Amino acid sequence: MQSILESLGIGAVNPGGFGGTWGGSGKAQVVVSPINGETLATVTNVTPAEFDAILAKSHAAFASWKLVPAPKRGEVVKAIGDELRRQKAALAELVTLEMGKTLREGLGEVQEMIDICDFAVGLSRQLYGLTMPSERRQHRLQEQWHPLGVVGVITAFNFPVAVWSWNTAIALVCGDTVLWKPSSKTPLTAIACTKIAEKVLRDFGYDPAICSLAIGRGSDIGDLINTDPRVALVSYTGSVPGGRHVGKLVQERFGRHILELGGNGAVIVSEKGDLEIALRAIYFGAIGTSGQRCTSTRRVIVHRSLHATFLERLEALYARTPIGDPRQNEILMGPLVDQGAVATMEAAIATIKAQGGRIVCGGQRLDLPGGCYISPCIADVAGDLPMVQEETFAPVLYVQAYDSFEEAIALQNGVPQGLSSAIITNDQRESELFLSAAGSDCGIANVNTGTSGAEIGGAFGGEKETGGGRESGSDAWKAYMRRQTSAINFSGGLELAQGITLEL
Ligand code: UN1
Repeated sequence: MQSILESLGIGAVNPGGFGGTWGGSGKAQVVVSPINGETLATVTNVTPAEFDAILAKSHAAFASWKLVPAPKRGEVVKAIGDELRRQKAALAELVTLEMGKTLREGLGEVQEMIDICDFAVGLSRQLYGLTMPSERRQHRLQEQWHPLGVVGVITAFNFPVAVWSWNTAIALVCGDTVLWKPSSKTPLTAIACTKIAEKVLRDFGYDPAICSLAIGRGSDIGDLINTDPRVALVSYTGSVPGGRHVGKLVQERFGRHILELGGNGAVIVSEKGDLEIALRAIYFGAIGTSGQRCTSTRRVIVHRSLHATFLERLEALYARTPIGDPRQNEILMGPLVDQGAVATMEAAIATIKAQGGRIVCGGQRLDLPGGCYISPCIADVAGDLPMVQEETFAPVLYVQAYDSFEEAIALQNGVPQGLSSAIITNDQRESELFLSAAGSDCGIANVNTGTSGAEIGGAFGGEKETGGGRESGSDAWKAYMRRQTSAINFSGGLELAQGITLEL
């Protein structure tokens, strides 16, 4: 463990602020691993005054970074990707140590970082603007995309490095600087990533404050990001109440925001689908990352004719789930992030029972060091069970039966969140309906694969209480730039638009 921390530049005590230099004289926080309760390291938070200085550096760095040609900015992102390739194993292990996901998922998370760097390098030569015909003679209309400013990136514990990279790789090629406030539960991975970016920026001779860091509580450092007009865009990943708060503060000052909030992923299992695919996709979607992805599968809407068989088969899979130290290869489910998360899951199960749901299995604490292990739970429930409307960030899976396809779609859409959804069917009419305007209302709608594991090439985000933001691939980059529309007159005279005449 020590050698991994050292190889990533993590010491016994680590300052939690970076704006070209490292510092942080605020409250000290001891970081423990949910794997076994062992101490990993100490981090000192930044004070509000230190935050102000970091933001000033990030803002100043923008003035020169925005002038670097985009393909040259892409070279920096390429080098960050190369460094991530070199450090992949160590960084993945630190992710596992700090938040408890299995090592194979930690490796997948770092791969996602590498992939978005590759995507962004290509993008650095493709920040296309449009030209359009002008209604006026000898005029041209065009759009250009310009760098926006400082991007405040506020991330959650569950993808402690990938979400930063989705935002940072794109923001950097767009000519923005990044100021990152990670979850207080995962400060070490944030320090490790910032050190990687720092090294690359220094090697190129650029201002390292282009990738800044401010570790502290959401209620102080987060709100300083939300309220400061020097932060042009706030990209927030977190809970629905958190996003409601961020959205209000940022909107109040007419800043921009990308909100990526709660999910309540459902899989519809049609009687015309492949049950083996359904079981594998749902099992991984529900227990992967111990049910702590925003794309986790939380609901199964299964055709009544398959309901009993499906439940029996899934329960058998759950019963033999290898739970334990997530660094071991045979383990499929590690701990939850902390003891509070275990208590939340237990409280949810009690509420499900009180509301009339039947607990099929799970919810038992495991007597392992650290106290963060609990068996994954399946609850067989009626369509209108109130708890189904809520996202419990833990491995609790609701199974509901449906009779008609329309009813399945109505159940799928009948929750406040709108991130991820899937259907398992071999009936083309059903899958096309599911993907049509009459189908899933989510930002992600998959066919014959699960709700999680979105690829970086697509835009990532969702509707309704998920917040509406999009990050990562496709044309999500447009949110990180400002659009400028120009009319250019080469006629030698002045013709007004909309046919207005001017006699002088
Ligand atoms: C998240 O849970 O916040 O689609 C992100 C997935 C991952 C990202 C999840 N690629 O499951």
